Amino acid sequence: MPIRLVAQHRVRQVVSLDGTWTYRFPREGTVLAPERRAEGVAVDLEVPGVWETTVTRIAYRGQAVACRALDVPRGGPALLRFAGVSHTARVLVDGREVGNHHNAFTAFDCALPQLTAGAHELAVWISNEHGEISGLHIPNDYYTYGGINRPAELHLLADPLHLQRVDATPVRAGGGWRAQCVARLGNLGATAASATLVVELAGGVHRAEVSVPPGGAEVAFTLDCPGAAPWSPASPALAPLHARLERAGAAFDDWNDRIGFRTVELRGQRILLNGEPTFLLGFNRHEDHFEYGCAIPVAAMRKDLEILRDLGCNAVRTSHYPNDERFLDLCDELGFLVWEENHARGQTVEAMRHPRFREQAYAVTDEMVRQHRNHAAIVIWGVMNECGSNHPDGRVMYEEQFALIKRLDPSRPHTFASCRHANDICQDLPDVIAWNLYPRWYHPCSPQEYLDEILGRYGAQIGDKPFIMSECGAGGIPGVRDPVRRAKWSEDRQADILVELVECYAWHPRLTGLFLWQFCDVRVDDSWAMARPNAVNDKGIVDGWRRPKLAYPLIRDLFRKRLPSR
Ligand code: ADA
Repeated sequence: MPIRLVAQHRVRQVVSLDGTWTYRFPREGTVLAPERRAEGVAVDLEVPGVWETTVTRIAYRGQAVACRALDVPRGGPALLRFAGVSHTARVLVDGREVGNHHNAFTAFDCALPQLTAGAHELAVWISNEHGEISGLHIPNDYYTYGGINRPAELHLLADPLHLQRVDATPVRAGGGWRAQCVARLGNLGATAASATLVVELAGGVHRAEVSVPPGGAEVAFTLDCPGAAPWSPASPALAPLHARLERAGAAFDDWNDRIGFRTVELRGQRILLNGEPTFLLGFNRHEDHFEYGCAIPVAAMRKDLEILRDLGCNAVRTSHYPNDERFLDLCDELGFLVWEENHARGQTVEAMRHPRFREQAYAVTDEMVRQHRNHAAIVIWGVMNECGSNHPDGRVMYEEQFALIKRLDPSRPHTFASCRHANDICQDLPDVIAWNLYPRWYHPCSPQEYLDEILGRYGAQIGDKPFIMSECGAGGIPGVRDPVRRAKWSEDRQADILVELVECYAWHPRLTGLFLWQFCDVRVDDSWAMARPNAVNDKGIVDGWRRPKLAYPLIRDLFRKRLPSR
């Protein structure tokens, strides 16, 4: 299965590394150095996949080494590309380390300037451990799985000079469209290399000679796009972007993507899509499934989006980390509006002082924006859900990540979901205000009273910015019923609370978006098991197998009333 649903390469030779790998686990304990992998217990497992789907490693937290043969049909420069390894990886070819990465939810490449033809061994040392290794993957209200959770590929390059990607930001120009583009070129050689760069998009063509020093270079240009049609949830038109490198008129490398022409702007309290005020209505979704863990196959992703569409949603929040790019491809195709978020959930300032948190959370934001910025569906970047925005040390980290986002992508607004209200000292930083509130569930008052009280007390802090209810919800254990609709965790009580929340917040004049918590039930970390019935956060409108709960048709009716055109 390719890493993307877009055919990214027609000229470059790409070999999928998906399929059966042999994982080696320590015979005892949780430690296995890559050089001692042969001593480990062998378990075959599919890539993409996580070891918690096996019978023997259903709750294993530790190290493993995933191995497979690498048959290289022709020698030369190459890249190994991993769309996600959960959560820390060291990649070895024939026992030599060629790259490493932290964090399950962003992609990374390992450059191989001189890969010889023939048989090699590929080994990936993987850890899903908690503790010093990760400031982001901590015991949490969702589960950190272990394994190569997203697809992997071997790219055989024809030349050390190659295309890394082309970013295209749509801009309105008079009655038509332009794209501000940046081509990113890599050079794995020891000397400068030159070629002709050709980029085609929606009737616009850019052709230029490029000379690229060892390492790489960026080339910025603007394209007029006379053939561009606007992208919107009602009509999600995507234009192919073709980029290639040529010498003597023959292409030796390429990179392809799809661009949706649309604008996102803020005016006063509203978010404008293509100049029109838009209400974002949808769910928070964890990338989690009782059958697959976080390694969800495309068919199941598509089903999730079908369910969200059936529920009348136009939006989804990728709580609390960047999503599989194939999910984002589907959102582009199906016209969903996405709040994509970096990886961090609920870390107080003490947790943010973990020696690696700052650098790791910054890196996820950096990788998320760089890797996903061509997706038309993404309309807001979010960072660090419910972290230490009540403390000056936390504020420094919000400031630096927001500055990074503006530097990498000034075309989209940014936000973070706060639960600090009275004590929040960061509400002046994001473009869009977002609060997580749980009236009826964690706070014994009505949705209206709770929001009015908070707005009355702290409304001045948020000024006139757009304001989204980023989370609210209630738990419901599948099958638990209560004829008098009182019992906490009954499906009946959940349905009543959700209806009350939506009736208030989906029509509240101060709000410009509502994301219910949450789309599906998710497995939680063992340390949360005593706080969550069945060790599951059960606030889903569907369970972990996607079976609808009692609230489903009621919320569908309300959502469809709120957004009849969806
Ligand atoms: C928070 C948090 C979510 C989830 C939720 C809940 O708002 O952002 O990740 O834990 O609470 O279910 O309590």
